[in-house]
Amino acid sequence: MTTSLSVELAPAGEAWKASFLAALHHMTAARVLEEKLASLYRAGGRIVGGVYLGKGQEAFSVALGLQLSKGRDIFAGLIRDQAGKLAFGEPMLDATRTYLGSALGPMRGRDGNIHRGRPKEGLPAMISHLGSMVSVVAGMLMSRRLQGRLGDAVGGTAIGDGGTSTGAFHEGLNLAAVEKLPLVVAVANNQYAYSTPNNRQFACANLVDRAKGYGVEGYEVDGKDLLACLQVFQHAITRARAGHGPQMVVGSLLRLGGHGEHDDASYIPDTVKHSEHGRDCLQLAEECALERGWATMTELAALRESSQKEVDRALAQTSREPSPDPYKESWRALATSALVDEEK
Ligand SMILES: Cc1ncc(C[n+]2csc(CCOP(=O)(O)OP(=O)(O)O)c2C)c(N)n1
Repeated sequence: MTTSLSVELAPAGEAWKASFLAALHHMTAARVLEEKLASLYRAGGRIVGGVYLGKGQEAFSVALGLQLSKGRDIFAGLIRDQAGKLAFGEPMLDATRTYLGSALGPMRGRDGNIHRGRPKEGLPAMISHLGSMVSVVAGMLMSRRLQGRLGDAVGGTAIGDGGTSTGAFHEGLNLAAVEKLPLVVAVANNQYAYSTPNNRQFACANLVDRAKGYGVEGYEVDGKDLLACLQVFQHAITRARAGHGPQMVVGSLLRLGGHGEHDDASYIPDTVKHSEHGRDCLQLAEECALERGWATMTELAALRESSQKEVDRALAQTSREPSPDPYKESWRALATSALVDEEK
């Protein structure tokens, strides 16, 4: 169920079918891709650095990424936003090339797997310091405004429950609110900031209550319910585009795994894992598609199979590509435009 501070959303009807199925496609592709990356990591040798999954958060992530448009808007995902990135239009090869260290990847094979980006296309490279991306997107929107080329663009970014406790989050959101920037902040409340539970992370009754303190419009949604997520983000994006300033959407869900693949999440009690929060959003989306007659079992199986093929193709291509030459000091990805241009 969706509850919100400022709007009651109507039940989603047939009009949502196309978006729902497109979202389901990206959720499935992200899940299959990430499962494969996790198994390569466990096998050892091929993936250097951590592997971070968005399992359980795909519905929330995809709903924002899908409804922003590449070329006009900005989508700044975090480590659990593989689904949203694919939906926004990041090629799957960007992920496989970065994880497998291909020199042809957007970060030239020099990245720790998740800090990739295509800033010119509205996909800023992720910064690991929690909260920073709020400031980055606010800054991008401000700079476009000052240059007179903001138009009706919206900047979307993601953050976790833990990230909302940082100074960067406060400063970024406060500035965005004062400047009435068209920013949509997706707060994935997966109940834990690494191993820190919500009751040790914030003292307000609901995380969304923080929105009021910043003077931004806030919404709460079941982050496992794809239709509800699509609806609430559509509403928030429309409000931001129409000049109502920053929007904060808090999705409740559970990370279905560890912080990264190195973490077994043993600190999450079984009672929480088996609670309503712990239900798998992908499975719920498939059940919803079947119930509404939007897909058959055969079509869902075909979707999994085509995602598997897409992942296999991306990995096969990446595995034939060169690694960066460690003897060549070409340490640059998006560092400066001069260096990037020099490589062309
Ligand atoms: C400013 C800052 N402090 C600490 C860290 C170390 N750190 C990395 S992830 C993490 C927990 C993040 O929790 P949350 O924001 O809830 O996101 P989740 O991992 O649960 O998706 C921490 C403390 C960091 N990256 N940045």
